[in-house]
Amino acid sequence: DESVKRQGMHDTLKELQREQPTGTITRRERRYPVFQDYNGAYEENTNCKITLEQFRQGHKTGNPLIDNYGSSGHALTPGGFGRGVIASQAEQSRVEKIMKEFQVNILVSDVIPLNRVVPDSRINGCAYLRYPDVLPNVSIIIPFYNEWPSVLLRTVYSVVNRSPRQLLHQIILIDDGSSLENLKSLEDYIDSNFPKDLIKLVRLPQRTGLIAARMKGVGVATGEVLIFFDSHMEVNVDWLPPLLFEVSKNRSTIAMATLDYIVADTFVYKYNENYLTRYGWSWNMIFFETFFRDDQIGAETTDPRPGPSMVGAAFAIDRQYFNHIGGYDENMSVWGGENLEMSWRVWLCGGRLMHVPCSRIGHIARTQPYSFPGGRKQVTNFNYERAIRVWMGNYSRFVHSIDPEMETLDVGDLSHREAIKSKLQCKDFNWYLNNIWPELNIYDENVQYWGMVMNKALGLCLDNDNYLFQKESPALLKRCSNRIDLQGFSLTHAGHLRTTLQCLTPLASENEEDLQVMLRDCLIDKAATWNYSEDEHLMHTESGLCLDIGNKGPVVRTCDSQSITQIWTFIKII
Ligand code: UD2
Ligand code: MN
Repeated sequence: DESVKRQGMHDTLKELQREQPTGTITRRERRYPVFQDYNGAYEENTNCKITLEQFRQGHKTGNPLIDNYGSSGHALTPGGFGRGVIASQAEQSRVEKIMKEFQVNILVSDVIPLNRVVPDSRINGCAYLRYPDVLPNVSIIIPFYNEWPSVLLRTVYSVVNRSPRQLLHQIILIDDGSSLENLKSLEDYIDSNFPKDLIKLVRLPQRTGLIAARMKGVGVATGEVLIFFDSHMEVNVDWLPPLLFEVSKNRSTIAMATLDYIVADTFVYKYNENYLTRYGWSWNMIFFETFFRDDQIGAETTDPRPGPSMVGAAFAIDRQYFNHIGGYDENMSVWGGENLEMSWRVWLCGGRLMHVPCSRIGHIARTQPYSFPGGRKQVTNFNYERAIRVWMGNYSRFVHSIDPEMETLDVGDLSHREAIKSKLQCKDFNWYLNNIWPELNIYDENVQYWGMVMNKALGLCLDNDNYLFQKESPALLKRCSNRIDLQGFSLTHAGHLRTTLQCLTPLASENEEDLQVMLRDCLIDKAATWNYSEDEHLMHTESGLCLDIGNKGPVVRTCDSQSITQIWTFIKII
């Protein structure tokens, strides 16, 4: 098994040598193969108290500023070309401890070169696009709190190595009051390893949270465009020009990179080759990935596409425009919510939010390894509520119905944020819901009926099983809970029976006679239509069958006006 793997590696190496640029293949057109996890132990350097001096000696392979694609030795280095490193059996218990403390395998990080190469994750077509040489330059702002040095520095190296020098104005590192001992010599490391003035390190005396820390970064930034990063990312091939180009075309655009995944315990660099996603959110303030609607995809798959909301990092925004639309709400604490607030604000105040398929950045997805003063839910609810009160208007009724505690939270003074809204004459939230995120159900607008849908025979209600995503899932029957996000359904004027994001649609199932009733995305899939009669039957108009109860849940069957199991009542929630 081991020798098969090694043989595989040798083959790959040969393959790579064959791929070296020649007169006919330009560098941009090279595509690195995707590697399997590298199953080597990392005996070489497992001291978790590794110092920056040790880094310098052990990990500086080649000159990162000259060698854009890493030195040729990388194919055999741990983690080279985005491969992962898997701990040996002997190391397992140590790794578990480390993961508990850091949520990231710093042992693995420490043996992977700081300037490793990652596979080109871009979709077909990106490699052939050319961007103007003259683009606005950028300040990259990276707040960090107790980030492990090799993780932080790999972020920095990847940016330096893979960004055109004339576009990279500066990298601003904001230490948000870290206590980690081995971050103390970061200044020295930066001084002796990077060009003077390229990297600015600001140390905050106390932890202020990532939102305030970013704003400190903005305060010292002098580039034309700002890009915010997390401190554990690795950029992909040619990631920067596509973002800057999108901003340069329209200065009120937020240009979002497409995120890849660096797995926290092996550092394998993973990505979706076959599809792109955007980000949605629902009334219970859950944020998720979802697919694009057909009408949002441009003529080319590589074309930027609009999105209803953003993740918090890896986006570019014109610095003047950032300030013009009110920066961030600095009173938000620690983590969370600033991404939604900015998404709403930019759309409502005349800007736009675009996904840029050809700019890709890997991010280590991990649980937050740090504390949230007062608790995570308190912190995020506070932040959300500040955004909700300023932007959502009456639509906050849905959020507050789901989490009543939010409504009475003391979120402090909002006058500064309100002032932005009136100064920029921003639109009402209704516009955002109807035009930018129509997937999200407005339960009580333009509908015939809405509420919980209770079955008369069982006294149970239709339930979406907290199901938010695209692929089909069966509708369920559960104890009525008054939870809008789980059991709110609207019968629209178009006849769709909608829950938060899906529509009820009967589908033939393989081994059952009944047509099972599924939930499917309303705007991406074709939604079924229903007719609600005076005798409280819900008839599927296409088949003429009525909503009923089957063995496993709701089904449709031949309508029977006598059948009590076919009687459904809309019950008011709010
Ligand atoms: C996601 C976003 C992040 C931010 C957050 C919500 C991505 C890839 N990540 O977070 O950018 O929008 O959602 O707020 O889109 N940090 C500090 N001080 C703190 C806490 C964190 O400086 O008190 C730093 C931290 O070291 C990291 C960055 O802020 O570099 C983001 O934190 P995270 O990585 O824990 O958050 P993540 O990825 O869950
Ligand atoms: Mn992060």
